[in-house]
Amino acid sequence: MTRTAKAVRATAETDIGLSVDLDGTGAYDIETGVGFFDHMLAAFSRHSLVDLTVRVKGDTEVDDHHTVEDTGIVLGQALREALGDKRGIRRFGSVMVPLDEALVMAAVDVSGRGELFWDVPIGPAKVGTFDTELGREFFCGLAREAGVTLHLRLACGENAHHILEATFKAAARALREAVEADPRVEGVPSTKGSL
Ligand SMILES: [Mn+2]
Repeated sequence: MTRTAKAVRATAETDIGLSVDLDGTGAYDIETGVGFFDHMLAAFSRHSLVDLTVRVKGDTEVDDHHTVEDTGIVLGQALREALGDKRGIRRFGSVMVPLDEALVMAAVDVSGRGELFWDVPIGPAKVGTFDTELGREFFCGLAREAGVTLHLRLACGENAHHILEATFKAAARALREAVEADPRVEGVPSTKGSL
């Protein structure tokens, strides 16, 4: 059984094509038109081991908001489709990821109830030309559309580049664990019988 999916979405603001392979090696090919966001998605792929191809034509002449938010939405849709009926997965994943002075906690439950719980106080600042508050927008769309409960929490940190990068890495590493096959699990890991 392959756990792959492709998703496309076109609006007046963005045109997105994306593919994922949950059982990949962290190979990526990413062009969103937003340099720092490409850097974050590359880290996400590498540390989730989800192979990721992303092409985005967004209205970056406005700003990066629609490009980042909509990519989160489409990535979430692809992850949900690739997860299928969620048989045999670990379901939960959690991790603490340091990047120099920054330390971020992430916890994932592939619950079927998509919601982000974000406590990464980073404020409206910029990394290069990237608005740091777009981190939350990305993960909000991703969690909602993927149907995963996602907690992201900053324990400490100063540098905005470090904080955001540690957040993407932590989310990736927790997601990797949660969607991985657990050979001891038979069927869907829920007493309800479905997720
Ligand atoms: Mn970096």
